[in-house]
Amino acid sequence: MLNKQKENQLKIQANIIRQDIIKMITAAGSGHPGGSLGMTDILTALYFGVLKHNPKKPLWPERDRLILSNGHIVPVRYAAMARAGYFPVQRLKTLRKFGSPLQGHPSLHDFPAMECSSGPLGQGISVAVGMALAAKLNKKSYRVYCLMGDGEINEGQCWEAYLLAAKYKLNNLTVILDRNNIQIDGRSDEVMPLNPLAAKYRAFNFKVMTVNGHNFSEILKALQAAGWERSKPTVIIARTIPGKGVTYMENDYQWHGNAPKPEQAKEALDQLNKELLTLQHVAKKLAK
Ligand SMILES: Cc1ncc(C[n+]2csc(CCOP(=O)(O)OP(=O)(O)O)c2C)c(N)n1
Repeated sequence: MLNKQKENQLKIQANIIRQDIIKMITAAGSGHPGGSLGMTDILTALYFGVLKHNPKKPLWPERDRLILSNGHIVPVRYAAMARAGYFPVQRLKTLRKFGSPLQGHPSLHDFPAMECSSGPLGQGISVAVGMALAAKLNKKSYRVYCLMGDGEINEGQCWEAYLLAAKYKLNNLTVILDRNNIQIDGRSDEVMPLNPLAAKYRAFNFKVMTVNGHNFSEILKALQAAGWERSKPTVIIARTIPGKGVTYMENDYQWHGNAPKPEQAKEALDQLNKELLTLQHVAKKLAK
């Protein structure tokens, strides 16, 4: 399904988005690099391989809906959208600036293509369930994707929304859970144990798939399989590495919500650029 050339293109795209994230958050002096870098491959797969969308018509009525319930990782969504053609890449520099559409958390008022404002954990999934139910009632064929964090699901509201999703057999809803094992102030399972997580979702009548959140082939297969489900909502538990791509940030919860200093950003960009050169070299070989 995914040939080597396409996979390498996605890796290149993800690398560029990771570089954008580092630059944006460093320029803003605040933001959330850990989850943003960890979910980059998922957002890349969605925007460059899966979503039914039109960057030139962001509010096209038939578009798939993407709700970022873990709204704090929005830098990755802004970067993916800019690279997909929604707005000029230079605008990424305005992250968190007064008057910019690119607020620190998604703001529908400032940027309607966000689908819903989010940031208060647990609320986005409730909106996503409502949108999926509305699609069914209106006999619309678009899918609703909802991204969530593993710390986020400590919120009881999430589980109330899941109950409703199963009750109405919302097979048009795909939840993608960022299972990165960190949250704001520690390891997720020390703050609040979640395991056995897949069994919990199964008990809530979800179709459950677990993937390596950095393997495009696994991600794309699972997203496609979600589309075949006829009677249940789907959750894809994506095992990810927070801070992925920047060694000193990886798996360290201190990078949940801290901006790198300029010299740290340089180190991060040097590492990502090295990886980019290798990927470009592979691209040339594959093109022969
Ligand atoms: C209702 C609510 N409570 C607290 C917060 C503050 N907060 C923002 S992110 C976060 C941790 C979320 O953890 P997780 O979903 O695992 O995100 P990750 O660290 O993986 O990015 C918290 C507690 C919030 N945004 N909303």
